[in-house]
Amino acid sequence: MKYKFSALLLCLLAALSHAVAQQSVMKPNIILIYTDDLGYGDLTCYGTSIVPTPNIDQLAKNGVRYTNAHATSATCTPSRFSLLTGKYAWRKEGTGIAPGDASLIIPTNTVTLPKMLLTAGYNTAVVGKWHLGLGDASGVNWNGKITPGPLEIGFNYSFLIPATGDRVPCVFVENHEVLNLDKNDPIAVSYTGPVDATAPTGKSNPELLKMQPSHGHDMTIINGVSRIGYMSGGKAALWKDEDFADILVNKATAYIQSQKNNPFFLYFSTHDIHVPRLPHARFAGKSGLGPRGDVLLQLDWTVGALMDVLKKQNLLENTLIIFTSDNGQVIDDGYKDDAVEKLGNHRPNGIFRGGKYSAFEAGTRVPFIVSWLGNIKKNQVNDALFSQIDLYASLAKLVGGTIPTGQAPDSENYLSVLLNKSQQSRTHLIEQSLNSTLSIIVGDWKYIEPSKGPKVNKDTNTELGNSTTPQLYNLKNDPGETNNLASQFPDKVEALKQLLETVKNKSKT
Ligand code: NG6
Ligand code: CA
Repeated sequence: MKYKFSALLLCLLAALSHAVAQQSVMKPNIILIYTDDLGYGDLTCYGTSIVPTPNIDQLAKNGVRYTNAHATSATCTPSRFSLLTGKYAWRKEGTGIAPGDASLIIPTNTVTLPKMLLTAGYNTAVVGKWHLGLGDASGVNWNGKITPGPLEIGFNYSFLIPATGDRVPCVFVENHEVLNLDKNDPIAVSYTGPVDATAPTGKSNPELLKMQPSHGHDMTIINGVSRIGYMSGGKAALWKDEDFADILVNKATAYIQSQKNNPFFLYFSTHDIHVPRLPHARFAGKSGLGPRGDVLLQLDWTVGALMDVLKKQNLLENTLIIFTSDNGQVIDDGYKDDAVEKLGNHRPNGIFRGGKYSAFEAGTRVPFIVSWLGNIKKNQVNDALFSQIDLYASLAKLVGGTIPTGQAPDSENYLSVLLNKSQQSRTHLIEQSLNSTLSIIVGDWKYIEPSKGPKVNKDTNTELGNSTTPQLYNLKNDPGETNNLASQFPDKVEALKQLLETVKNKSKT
């Protein structure tokens, strides 16, 4: 009798714990708003912006603002690679800033973040900047079926700016095809030399330009702006940069409407505030800071427009929204757009040193905001050390997704931080600069490995944080990384160096 009773009790307990486990798996819609080159101090809710960003601030008011969250890299392609694969980009060759004709850098057998979500019952889409390459090693056929691409690595729908706004080809790619392509006017693209020797370039005909390049960006002219790379043809398909924000919002809106009855994941990757900064007429001249400030206003409008769509569809309480940036800020990134001259008191770095490309904090420490009405408390600030690489494992935990052995090797589950149930910092976090100098943060300490890379990016006027000797900073006492303590704390340097080596070698085991 006693045995029977205990067995019954055990069964009840098992059933109960199963029910609890089931309950803790939730499948909200997930929208990841991934902005481009947005600095830590570019938003008013982060304290040092003089450009009003009310819609993004509202998102922060509705949820959590993180003060110590990082992209994995100080440039775009590696940050995006890590985000979607859960693997540090520096583990894989060929993941630096991708040219516009790069082939897909994520192998199609990778169980990516969207593929994991697909398997967990989500519909998945990417709308916006891609910059992870398209096509296979034989090259991409812009005039035919463009594959492999997002659809082959886990997205059900894709609408892309294929690389960046400043790289050819200047056309949108929807699923497997260039949008609005006239087959009688085929596209040719080259990154080695002109494809049409008679066509004017930014270099040969600067008088044709509405915005002059400051460095690079002097090749094929599209929409009055010279770009990186050469292209001809595809006239009917060419984009107008000023329409980017509207077009991306429209595509995202259509996608959200089509998926409102089942869980969806939307990777919404804005062009703003990358160069060339060409705001829509609604925003041009409105910030007083020149085009960089104007596209910041446009970015804020974009977020407001997406929120309106969610509200109209009654989805706000069933949607987890994550807002962040692929790398830190840059002022002059290749065009004379008055960003330097009109910066005034705007402090896009906040209190941090460096910027996009840099091993210093402003390279990867970026705005990070999470909101999920009804599920996450409003008006919170979370100071945990958090990496975007952990979105993969954390979201898998949230939705009950499975990560096959060997996949997402660097991603760890910090769902409790993502939902602001804890302030538990990552045990260590790796940052990657433009020239792949790696840094490691543990607690308050940051070690930057020695590097022969240049000290300053002369084009963008960014301190790159490179030094041939080790650097050690205490980020708590010296967030601006002004005081290198390496010679005072050799043991600390050694410990962090060793840990960095261990993490680097992890893939070899
Ligand atoms: C650099 C470009 C810069 C920008 C960057 C990529 C030059 C001189 N500079 O090489 O303008 O396009 O690549 O930016 O060409 S990112 O945000 O996509 O990483
Ligand atoms: Ca970027």
